[in-house]
Amino acid sequence: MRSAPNIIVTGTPGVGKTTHCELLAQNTGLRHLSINAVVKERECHDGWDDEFRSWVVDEDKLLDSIEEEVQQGGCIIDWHACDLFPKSWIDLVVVVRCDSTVLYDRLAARGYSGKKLDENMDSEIMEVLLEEARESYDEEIVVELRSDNSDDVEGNVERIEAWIKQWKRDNSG
Ligand code: DAT
Repeated sequence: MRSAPNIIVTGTPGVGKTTHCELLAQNTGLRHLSINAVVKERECHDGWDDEFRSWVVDEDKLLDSIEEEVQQGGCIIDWHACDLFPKSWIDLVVVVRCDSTVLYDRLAARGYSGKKLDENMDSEIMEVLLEEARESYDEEIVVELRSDNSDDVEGNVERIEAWIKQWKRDNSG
């Protein structure tokens, strides 16, 4: 039994996953597990994709690499996909969403262009991550939260903190 819950924070690149995870980790003491960083630092990939300027993730290696840490509980998993993590590991899935005009500006500011920019915009508009979360996990553990401005981040983090407190009450000895 985990003494603290594991939470996935997912969504299209640029919606604000890292912003949420960092504040949540700071306020709760849960660990921010940036899958981007894990893939790079622990070399859980099959090389670099030049077209998409991103690592080609080796999912088996990634899961092996984080399994022990996640089994202990208290992880905030930050990644733009969610269907690879076993259901039994996960207590809450937060899908961060963002207005498409706002997202376009954030991605352009990050230097995204061409196919990479278009595909991420399509993904947000088509609700790809929300669909993936709903297909991969029980409906009642999937929540969709909006992240257009900084008030949204504070409100969302407060909501997740309240959820964590309740989870701990429900799951204590
Ligand atoms: P992600 O981890 O989903 O790729 P991020 O947290 O790195 O996204 O955020 C991308 C950029 O947008 C970054 O400069 C911070 C900014 N940002 C994210 N969420 C925001 C919000 N709700 N209000 C204002 N800026 C936000």
